[in-house]
Amino acid sequence: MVNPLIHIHPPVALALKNGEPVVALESTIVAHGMPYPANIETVQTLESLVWSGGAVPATVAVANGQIHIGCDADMLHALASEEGVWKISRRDMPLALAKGVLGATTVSGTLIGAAHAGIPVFSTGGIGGVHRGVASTWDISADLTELANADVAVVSAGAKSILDLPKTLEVLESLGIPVIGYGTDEFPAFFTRESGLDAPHRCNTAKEVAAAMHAKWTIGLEGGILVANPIPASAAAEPKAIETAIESGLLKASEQGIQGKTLTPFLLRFINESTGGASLAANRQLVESNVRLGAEIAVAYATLR
Ligand code: PSU
Ligand code: MN
Repeated sequence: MVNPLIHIHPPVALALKNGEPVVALESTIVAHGMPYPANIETVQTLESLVWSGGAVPATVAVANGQIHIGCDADMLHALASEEGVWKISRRDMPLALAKGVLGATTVSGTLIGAAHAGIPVFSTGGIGGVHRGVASTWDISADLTELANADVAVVSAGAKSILDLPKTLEVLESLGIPVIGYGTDEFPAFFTRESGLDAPHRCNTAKEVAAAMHAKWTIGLEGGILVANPIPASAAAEPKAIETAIESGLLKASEQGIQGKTLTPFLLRFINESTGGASLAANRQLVESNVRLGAEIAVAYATLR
């Protein structure tokens, strides 16, 4: 499967050819989700965690008219530090490729790359979903529809409570996306282990998750799976402080007319600043935990295939 618009980084290509485990990582978290230099430190740590988990990391991004499946050190650095890096979801992908810009892929953009390359596992922090205020804004992340298309299991810490979590779970159900609480009966809310909402399903081991992936795709049910892995208890944030920060962030965003693709990055920055960096520290720990689990799932799935 050679597509001229896809560039597979050599170590990733080798692993895929040999049927060895690979874990995809997104780049929007680097370019738009965290400040410099925490972002570059984080992605370097994530890549080394994948390696030490027995898999090969493939950070997905767009540059020079190609989707890159795996980035070299220079490209990671450019994504983390340059101004004007595009934020690419499905609707932006054609233009980003045609114009040859440097772009970071969201969960939806990363899923497109991972699915093309045949990478069945992707670890991130949090997915996009149905935004609070959806009745007036109609803001529903393209992450949800892409999860319905791409044969990839996404490991996330649930979804951030900048979103409307009950509505997000409803849309996931409508789209037929299995949502698995990892070691929990509750759907986790990113910074906190609890949301008060039931996770539709539960698995306690990577092997059980791999078995669900195998069953889904063997029976021809296309599309992804969401693995909701709660933030490690030692890193979890104080829910009240986070909720206060989210509410003032949402208010500020609506006062300033911030909407569309700039809303999520705005809220992430606002919450980080108003919690004095506490949310960033928690964010780093939860994404590290998701990457460790992603590597375990990729290893378990590789033995089933
Ligand atoms: N949620 C987070 N951190 C993030 C994102 C979401 O807690 O970094 C990023 C991801 O790349 C996700 C994107 O795919 O934001 C969703 O953007 P939007 O809400 O504009 O669809
Ligand atoms: Mn949106």
